[in-house]
Amino acid sequence: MLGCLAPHPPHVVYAENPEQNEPVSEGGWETLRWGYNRLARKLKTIDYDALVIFTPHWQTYIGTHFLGLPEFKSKSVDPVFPNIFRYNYDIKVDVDLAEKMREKASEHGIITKMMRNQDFRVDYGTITSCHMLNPDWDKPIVTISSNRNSHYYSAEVMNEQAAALGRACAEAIEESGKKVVMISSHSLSHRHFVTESPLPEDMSKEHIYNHSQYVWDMKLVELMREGRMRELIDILPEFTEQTIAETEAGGLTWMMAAMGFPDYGAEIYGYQSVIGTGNLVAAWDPNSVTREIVL
Ligand code: 2X7
Ligand code: FE2
Repeated sequence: MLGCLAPHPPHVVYAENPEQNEPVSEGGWETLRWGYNRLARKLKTIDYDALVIFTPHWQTYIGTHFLGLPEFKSKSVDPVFPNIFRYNYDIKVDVDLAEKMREKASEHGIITKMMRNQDFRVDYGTITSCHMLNPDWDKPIVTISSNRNSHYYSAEVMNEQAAALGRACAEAIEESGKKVVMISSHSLSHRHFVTESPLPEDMSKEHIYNHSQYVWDMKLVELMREGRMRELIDILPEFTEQTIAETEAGGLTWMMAAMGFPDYGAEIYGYQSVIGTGNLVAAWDPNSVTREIVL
């Protein structure tokens, strides 16, 4: 199982100008996009059955939900950025794998539900991360919702619950015999601009918003490079609170627990600010033969 940290500002899809997205751009955020493009090329060389993604923008308040129908087809409009993201999607789901994960999670005491509403609109986080990692959309996905543990309880409780979910998903994947790519879909630090520049892709306006948040992001990158993922997850509640990070949803903890907290270095593909938020593209390749020092 290979793991990807795949941030989902819809800006990167807007900047790529794929045929599925209605608004047209002049580009932008190349550091992030070129990193994504490189990781997407690597995934093309790997044999896998499905992408399994945990998304902060499908928020569930009672339990963890899984997409549970073979196909979802509709238009996704970003609620905050309808000017840059109106994306026509047609997504295939590995329902069998999703059901196995739900079952395992339930055995581990987690409240779960399959999403069987054909009119359900898939969130833009799932679409953005999956589009950037696999623009051909030629693999089925499993999407997992984020339960609001950080808000109900605390970042510490979130860390525990997300780790339990990760272990359950790993058991389901192992029993299925499938090879999967895990995706943790989120930015790191998350303080963002309060006004949008007239041209969103005007890169003369894009910059890091807050130095302390940037320093925190770099601390995390250092731990990832050094393969110190257990330590990183231990300090994640503090990071999350100080940088109001999107790690609050639990994605990184979920993925690291599923992967057994890697002690090898992460592949770093790119870091860039999007409306001031800190975005890192990274991957954990358990195969030491194909693992690279990218940046
Ligand atoms: O959801 C997002 C995000 N995480 C970061 C930046 C901009 C927009 O949307
Ligand atoms: Fe987000």
